[in-house]
Amino acid sequence: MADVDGLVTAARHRDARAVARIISLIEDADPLLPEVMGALTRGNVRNPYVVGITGSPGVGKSTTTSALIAHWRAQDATVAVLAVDPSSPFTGGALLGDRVRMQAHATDTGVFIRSMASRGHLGGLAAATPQAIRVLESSGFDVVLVETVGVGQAEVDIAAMADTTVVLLAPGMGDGVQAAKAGLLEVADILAVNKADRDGADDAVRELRHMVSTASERAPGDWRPPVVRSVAVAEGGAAELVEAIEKHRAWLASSGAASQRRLSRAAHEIRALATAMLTSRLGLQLDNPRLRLLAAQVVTGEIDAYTAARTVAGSA
Ligand SMILES: Nc1nc2c(ncn2[C@@H]2O[C@H](COP(=O)(O)OP(=O)(O)O)[C@@H](O)[C@H]2O)c(=O)[nH]1
Ligand SMILES: [Mg+2]
Repeated sequence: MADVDGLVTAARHRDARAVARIISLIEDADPLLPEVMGALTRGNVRNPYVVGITGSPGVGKSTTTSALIAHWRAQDATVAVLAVDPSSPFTGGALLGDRVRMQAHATDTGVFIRSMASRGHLGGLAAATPQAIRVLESSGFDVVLVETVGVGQAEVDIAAMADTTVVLLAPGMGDGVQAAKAGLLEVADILAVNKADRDGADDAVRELRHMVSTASERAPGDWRPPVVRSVAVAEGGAAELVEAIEKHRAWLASSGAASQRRLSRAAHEIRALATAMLTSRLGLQLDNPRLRLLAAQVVTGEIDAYTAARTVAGSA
């Protein structure tokens, strides 16, 4: 690509096509990526507010995202949305649904919406997501919203990447016990019981509040994750959630946690990239013939997995 400079300059001015193009480079693990990312990010420090919205499929993440976009647009903040869905990277089905839900914002130039798959990317979405967030940061959006499925089982550790992590639950969807099992209580800065227009919302809220209060010791001054109700489909139905988010944002700024989270985000970003590079260098892709040969030897009991791992890691 002769025109890395042109692409990067356009992206730095929030040009939607340029931003989308660079995210495609990430998805495809394009060889030009290091050069493009370097040119885009070096000397270009911006500090957008990054919000992660996570929860099971169908819980209302995209609907909530749409409500949050409306909130920030009303304050004239520009918003980028990254929808990461490891369960359907190829079909585009989820993307279509999300597009419909976010259609209200489709013609607004202050809003950028993009779904992400990891087609060729070495480290999969774990490595691609932090880079995509970095692109959206560097492009000058005021707020970056990342919608992702699950936490515990998903390959994308959104809590490590977001300033504020919102965990969405819905009445009757397994509620607190499931959330606790999936490790959601620990990563949540805010818990929201969405679809609170349905039966069982009060029970879910009560149960979650109890679980949060007994989950872990918190020092004075620590953030206590609130449990809020939300009806994302209704006009103004996400007001309680919006208020909780703004409170957390203010707490991040006043406590100094915001700069801690930026550091932690960069550390995770570097680690994900380095892990992908090492995986590649060591030939540890799962279809690598050498790795498969060692796997066969482990299966037949010829060698043990530690020995096999030391062999590929070069320390045997
Ligand atoms: N009754 C009700 N339905 C909702 C609410 N929020 C979302 N939905 C519906 O739940 C379905 C899934 O929502 P969606 O935002 O796509 O969920 P996602 O898969 O988590 O992104 C859609 O049909 C929404 O209209 C709510 O607060 N109340
Ligand atoms: Mg969705």
